[in-house]
Amino acid sequence: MRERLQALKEEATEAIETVADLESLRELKVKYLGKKGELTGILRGMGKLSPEERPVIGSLANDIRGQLEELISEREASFEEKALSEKLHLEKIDVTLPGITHPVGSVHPLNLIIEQIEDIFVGMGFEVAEGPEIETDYYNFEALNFLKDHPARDMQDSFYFTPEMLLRTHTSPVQVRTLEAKEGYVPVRIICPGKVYRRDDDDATHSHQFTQIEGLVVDRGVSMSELNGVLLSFIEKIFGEGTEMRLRPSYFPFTEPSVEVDIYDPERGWIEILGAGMVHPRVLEKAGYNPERYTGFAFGMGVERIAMLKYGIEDIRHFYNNDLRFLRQFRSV
Ligand code: 2U9
Repeated sequence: MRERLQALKEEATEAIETVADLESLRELKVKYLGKKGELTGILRGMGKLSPEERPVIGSLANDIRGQLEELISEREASFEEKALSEKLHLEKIDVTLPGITHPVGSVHPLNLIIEQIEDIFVGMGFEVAEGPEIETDYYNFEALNFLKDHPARDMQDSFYFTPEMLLRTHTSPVQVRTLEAKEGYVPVRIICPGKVYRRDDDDATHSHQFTQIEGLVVDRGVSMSELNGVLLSFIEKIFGEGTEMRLRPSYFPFTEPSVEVDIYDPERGWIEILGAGMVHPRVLEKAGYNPERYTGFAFGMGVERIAMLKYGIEDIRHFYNNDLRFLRQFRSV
């Protein structure tokens, strides 16, 4: 038995010293020292030994177990150390390498101008209101005093889902919804920016989807001269101090009287930039405001048109093509 133990020790020592990796080392540990391992196997035969021999062999077996365990731990430690140093080497970070740069985008010119316009009106006491882009015939037309046979209601001019539902053709429905929500209370001073949709063929000055900002003021004693003052302040802030403005009579179903507003450009003469008017009494009444007691004014503008005039952009499609050469020019505006 002593010889078998010695032979086992030599064989195991040789195997442990020459093993190639941590996994094989763990297999050797099981093979020699495990519960069903070879050392345990030999010790099972101890019952056949004489009582004098038993403690001697037992102690030898324990020594061998201790030595093999120690050898295995040493090898384990050396494999682990090697693995760690390899990992550290592989994961070494070269702090002198250039970093990965994430390109920074810029605010879209339309959003830039929307923000500028919002700031100007917020400065005059307006709040910003938003609403749905899919609207009912009632909010888009009926509440705004468009007669049933008005050409704007034509299927050819708007994007209808059903005879009752369509993509809004202006942001006016947001104003109607705001008036309804305020249940007859004043003052109302809002501007409504947002996307609108019309069945136009796209060209340099038309787009089937564009951006509007409309404004609405309702209170006691609101007058055309207040509309004049608000619009002139706005125009001077967007196009520069001293910009001249003129009002021309016009017609909209939702305002009476209605005007078209021009600014004077030294090179091109008078240019139309927005429409406005005193809110039609029928529109106020339908939204729950007594037109005998309250008056209001409203205005509406195409944001693309304002941006095109301000920055000399000649084709509306530039706003939607996502050409970086165009977009990058507005980084520092
Ligand atoms: C309510 C009452 C009145 C909104 C108004 C205009 C005049 C106007 C056009 C300008 C160019 C639209 O983008 S455009 O095609 N808009 O001229 N819009 S007054 O009047 C309202 C809105 C809501 C309740």
